[in-house]
Amino acid sequence: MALDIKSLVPCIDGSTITREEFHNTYLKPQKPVVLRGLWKKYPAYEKWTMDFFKKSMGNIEVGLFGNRKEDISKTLEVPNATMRFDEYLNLIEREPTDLRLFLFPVFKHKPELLKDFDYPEITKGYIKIPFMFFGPPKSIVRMHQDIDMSNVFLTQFHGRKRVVLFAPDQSDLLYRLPFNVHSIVDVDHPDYKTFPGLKYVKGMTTILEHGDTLFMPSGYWHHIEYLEGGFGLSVRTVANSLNMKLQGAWSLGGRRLIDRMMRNLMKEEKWFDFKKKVAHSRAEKAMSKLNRDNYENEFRSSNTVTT
Ligand SMILES: O=C(O)CCC(=O)C(=O)O
Repeated sequence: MALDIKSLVPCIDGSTITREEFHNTYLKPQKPVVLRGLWKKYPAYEKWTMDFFKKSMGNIEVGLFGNRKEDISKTLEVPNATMRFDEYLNLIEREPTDLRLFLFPVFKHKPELLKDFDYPEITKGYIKIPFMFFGPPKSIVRMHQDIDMSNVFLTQFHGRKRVVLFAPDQSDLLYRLPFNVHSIVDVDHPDYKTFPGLKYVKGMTTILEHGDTLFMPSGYWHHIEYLEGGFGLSVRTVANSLNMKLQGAWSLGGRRLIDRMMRNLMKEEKWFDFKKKVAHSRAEKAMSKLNRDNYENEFRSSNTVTT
């Protein structure tokens, strides 16, 4: 049985949406949306190609991350490999590999790129943090929430990407690891026996193409598959709700620190086992609550019919 991720993320014309419309319809209610053509008016839209990056900054050394099984409980901090940027771009054009260039601070290396665009009107007034992401065909970004719980505007420049989203209120049913922003489930191969909570989750899917910007509200879970080798830019703006701001600060500071400390204090495997146990116990509680709520609703509606 496949996961319930068939519903599509709504997709609208991003070139005409006003700031007010975006704010009222998507930002304030925290609803994901694909804004098609939001970046079309900027030079970057046509200029930023694989060849452009190879020629303009191919000689820099970049740190790459793979999907090693043993890393599942860690946030990505230390790269698994390094390579010249142009060699890496040739590699991801040529063949699948699991090496991704993650949270790449491209403007630190080449500040002139900032002249190739202006931040879209809908993000004006917020502090913006831009990063680029490059990945090879078939590579997977395992399911996670962003550690700072920011609102994310993810624009695709080259290649297509499939993105699966889940709202933050489904964290427990997605077996979120405590002291971490990762889930231990595999969205594409759901194991309902080990993770029965997956029977209750409801996600959304979209495929991003050149010029599509996906708005991912704070705390949204995302699982990404690169359908082709390609790259995108994410612009992050601070969460609007106080709750998400606090969660972001706690994740960046306390939660990460405790996780690192415990990994050093305990045997790494033991700490990971403990975290998995907590994730399973939270999922059990979330399922019991849903079953109780469903039972009460059914009871109430059958009573309404008979009285
Ligand atoms: O596009 C990617 O490779 C990852 C994007 C992502 O996870 C993010 O923007 O938070």
